[in-house]
Amino acid sequence: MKKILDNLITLSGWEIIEKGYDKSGVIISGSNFMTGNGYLGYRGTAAEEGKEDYAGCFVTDTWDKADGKWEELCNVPNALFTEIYCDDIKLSPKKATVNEYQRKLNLKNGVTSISFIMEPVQFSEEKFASLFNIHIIPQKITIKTDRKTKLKVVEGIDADVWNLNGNHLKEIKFGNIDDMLYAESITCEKAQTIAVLSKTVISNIDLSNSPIEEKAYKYTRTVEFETDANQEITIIKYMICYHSNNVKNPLEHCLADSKNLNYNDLRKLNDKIWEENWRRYDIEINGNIQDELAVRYNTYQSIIATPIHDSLPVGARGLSCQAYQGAAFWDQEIFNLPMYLFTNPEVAKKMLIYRYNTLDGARRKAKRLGYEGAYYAWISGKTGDELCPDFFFKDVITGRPIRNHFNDWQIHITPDIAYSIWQYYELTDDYEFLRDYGAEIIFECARFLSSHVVYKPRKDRYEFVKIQGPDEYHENVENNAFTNYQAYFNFEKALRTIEILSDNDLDKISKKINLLEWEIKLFKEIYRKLYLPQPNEEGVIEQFDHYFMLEDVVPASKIKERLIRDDEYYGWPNGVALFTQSIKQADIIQLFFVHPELFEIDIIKANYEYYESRTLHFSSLSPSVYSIIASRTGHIDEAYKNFVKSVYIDLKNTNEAISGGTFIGGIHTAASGAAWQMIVKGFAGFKIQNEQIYLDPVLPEEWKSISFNLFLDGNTYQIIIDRKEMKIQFEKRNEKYSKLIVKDTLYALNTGKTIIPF
Ligand code: IFM
Repeated sequence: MKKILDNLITLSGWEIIEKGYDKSGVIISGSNFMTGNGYLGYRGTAAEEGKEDYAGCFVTDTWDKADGKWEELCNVPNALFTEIYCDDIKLSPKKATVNEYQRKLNLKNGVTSISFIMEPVQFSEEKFASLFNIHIIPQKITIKTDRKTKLKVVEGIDADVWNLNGNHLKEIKFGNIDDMLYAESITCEKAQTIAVLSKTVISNIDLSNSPIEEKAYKYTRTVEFETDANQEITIIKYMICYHSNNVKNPLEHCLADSKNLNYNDLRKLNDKIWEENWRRYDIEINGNIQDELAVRYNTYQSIIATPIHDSLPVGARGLSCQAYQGAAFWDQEIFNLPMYLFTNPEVAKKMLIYRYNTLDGARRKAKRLGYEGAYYAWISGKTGDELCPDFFFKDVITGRPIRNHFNDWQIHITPDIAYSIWQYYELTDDYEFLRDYGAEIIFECARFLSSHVVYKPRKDRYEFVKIQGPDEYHENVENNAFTNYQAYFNFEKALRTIEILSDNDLDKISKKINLLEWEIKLFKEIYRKLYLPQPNEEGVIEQFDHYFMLEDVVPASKIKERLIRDDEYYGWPNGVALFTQSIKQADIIQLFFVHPELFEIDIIKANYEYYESRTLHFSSLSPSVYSIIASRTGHIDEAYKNFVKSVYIDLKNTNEAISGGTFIGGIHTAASGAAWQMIVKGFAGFKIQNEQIYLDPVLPEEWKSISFNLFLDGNTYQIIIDRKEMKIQFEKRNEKYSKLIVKDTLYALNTGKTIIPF
């Protein structure tokens, strides 16, 4: 598989372009050039490509277990399938002259396109997942031949799709109505109906007499005609998809949407919505257009992964493939939610309501494992029941499956969700949200933690044992500092919520979840006596009990020399990292990322310096966290280095697609969300504390300026930072966020523009 996609970056700041077809890179380029809208994700493959090219259209809310093992999203039948033969020779990018092949993704409007020349034909196709109607993907193919030719178009639906864990579609029923082809399939486990419809218009050609056939899970129509030299033929196809988790009769909905479709109109509407998106989320970087493009690319991936039409999870690989089961991890709250929180809080709220809707699943998990309250799933789909299989990775040397304990020991997911609830509430003052959703989550999370924590009488303190922190290579640890602090925060906010809620509201919620007086007392007791690991004499906090006693391998990457095979799993129960201080990803540093206010900067710096050389960054979540903390601790070069590592993860394909025998490729959606945070929280030094805006900018050497928008309390703040000054502009005055602190100096913000020289 090709490692780095050459020629991928263009200088327009808005497009990624790949020149020259490379078969070995299709698994990556399919993800990189994908189009999507939060409901579905369609990989950036050509219309004629199939499962061997990793073509795929993954649709949210279609979780299904094909082989009784892993639940994952369905790859639905491909209703954009089109093969074109010119004088009986099939057109294919694979056969195109290398120089004449180009694949492009326009981030401005989510249009992904492919063009190539295969004598005598010039071929181009473009498609986009509509943001106007999320069930439709319009596709336009244009062909021009420089001589008279015989063309044959075989187009329709390809239901023989790529799956990671077995075939999800059974009972596929093909049919046609009014010249449109459709496939209705029933999923294996849950018997959901998925309908796709293919509507086609080929220039002025009447399709009604073209033969239709069903063969090898494909349902296609063959249209044959002649073209003159230089005549342009246009094939417009619309793929429409519905499933029975959304609507009662999916096919009827497809048919209803197929009326009055117009490619150009849909394109215009789509462009407009993208324009609005970019007005809200775009970050400009003046001075390095590649970095600007890379940040945009990540923001684009973040947007198309987020199901804003509903309260559904943001998958750890978005909708780019089935890896990580199309489901949410803590990535959703800690990495993806903050961009929305500060630019479009309504979306953040929807993401949190998803956690409310899945409380019962979290309660079931807690109960199953012998706890109380809500223990959120490590991998969470529609219901919130745990989707993470017991055996995730494999010992590639013995071939035996590894019992990873992500699903029962990585408890920090629960307080991480409570933390995000609080972040949203604190920023928006949305009391109704706290009353209707947030409080119940915070209480149930605290309840879970109170049923997990262990009281050590001799030390007269509470501790967490048999847990796993963010660093997944060290399982079964005690008092992972990140987890303990997050739990502490959870108890604190549970107690604070009790103070904030009106008596009546508290009474109602307490009755609903049977929250008793003694439990509240217990929360208080644990809050007072929870063990919070403190910095040692050098200012460094031990990641978990006895971590400092493990073999110290510096730099962490030296443990690679101990591998027997490159694809070995490094962690539990026998990996090369286990008995060393080499950690997979940010852990203590993750603590400063979520709680920048907890420690003095010297402590944060000491920890950054200690843990940086011991971190392998083998999770896509890690470099961004280090980048932000490096910005804050004066390590600007390292902040930039880790920024680069993070924003180019997918563009340059730097992370392994397969680890411990498991496919974990696709778009790294947490890194996508982190791009925004690295600029805004890292380089611009933005935070909110006590209703005051803090900015403390440090720009990497080659950047001249950055600009972005924040949406706080109904008001858009436009911020431009260069080396000499900072400009802040907004329309209406807010009581709440009317003070700005820049490098310890307080400024009052007034309507219009405020300029702060450095
Ligand atoms: O949530 C992460 C985890 O922290 C590291 N492994 C991959 C998961 C999904 O991104």
